[in-house]
Amino acid sequence: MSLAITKINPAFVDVMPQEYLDLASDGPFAADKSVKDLGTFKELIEEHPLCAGCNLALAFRTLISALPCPEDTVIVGSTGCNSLAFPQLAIHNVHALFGNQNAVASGLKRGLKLRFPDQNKDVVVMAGDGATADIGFDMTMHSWIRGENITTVMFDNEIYANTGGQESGMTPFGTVRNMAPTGKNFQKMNVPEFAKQAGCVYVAKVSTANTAKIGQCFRNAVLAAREIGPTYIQIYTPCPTNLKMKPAESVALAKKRAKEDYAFEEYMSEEVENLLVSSGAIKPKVKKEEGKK
Ligand SMILES: Cc1ncc(C[n+]2csc(CCOP(=O)(O)OP(=O)(O)O)c2C)c(N)n1
Ligand SMILES: [Mg+2]
Repeated sequence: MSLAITKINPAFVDVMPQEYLDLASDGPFAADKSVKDLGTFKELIEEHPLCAGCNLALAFRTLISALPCPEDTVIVGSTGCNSLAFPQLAIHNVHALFGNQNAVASGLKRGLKLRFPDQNKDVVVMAGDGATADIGFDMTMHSWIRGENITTVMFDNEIYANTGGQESGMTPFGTVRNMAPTGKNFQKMNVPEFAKQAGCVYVAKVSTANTAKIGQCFRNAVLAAREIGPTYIQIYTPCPTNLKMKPAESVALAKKRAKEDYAFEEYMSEEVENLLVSSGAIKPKVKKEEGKK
């Protein structure tokens, strides 16, 4: 992969917008920036129309800053709160119909493999819980079962936030929402487990309580999808607006849930572990027996 395509032709430097000049001189197109550097460089997304304190926006910003090769990535979004941020994003992105995102991403990835056989082109789906686990669930599952080389990220705010607060498959049992006043009658869907069963080679459950972790897992997921098979990241992103909370309270909620039912979980196949260790992305895991010696 090369940053050559982002370099500005010297003859055009004087007519390029300042925004692009900054990306190329002090942004992700200039050097490998990461989550820990946030706030010190020109970002690929710097403004968005999401609510104050939106945890989805925080996760989105974190993910974008952690992309291993933004210049060679296409992000596929879906209808929902996240889709409002996409027009502000300075890399290739596609807005799929609500629920269609994994089908669109599958076709796109296959097309890119044919068109650019010697280059890596990463395709990443980013969508809400309703889009991923409810209305698009068949598209999500079948892209995994087919073994598509794409990463799927779910922003799990446990609600249809954009349409005023209906319950989703990801809403926990018994929860009352603005438009689900009697409390949910069914259990929260265990999508990480479905993902493993359907053939995802890397699966992580994270939350906005730990943004550095989101960045690490996401990079692992994109690299594993590129080389091996489908990968899935599920991020808890509580919505202060629908939960009628102050922004700071929603971050506190993310931290509380991270200690309870939204603790960090990560699964990777042996093949992925070998890939990530050999590429230096993770350290080799010390097996229990070896550790005791
Ligand atoms: C085919 C289709 N069905 C329903 C809708 C209406 N709709 C728009 S956003 C949305 C909810 C999105 O929920 P989620 O995917 O969880 O994203 P969030 O808004 O919570 O980020 C719905 C039902 C639509 N736009 N298209
Ligand atoms: Mg949602």
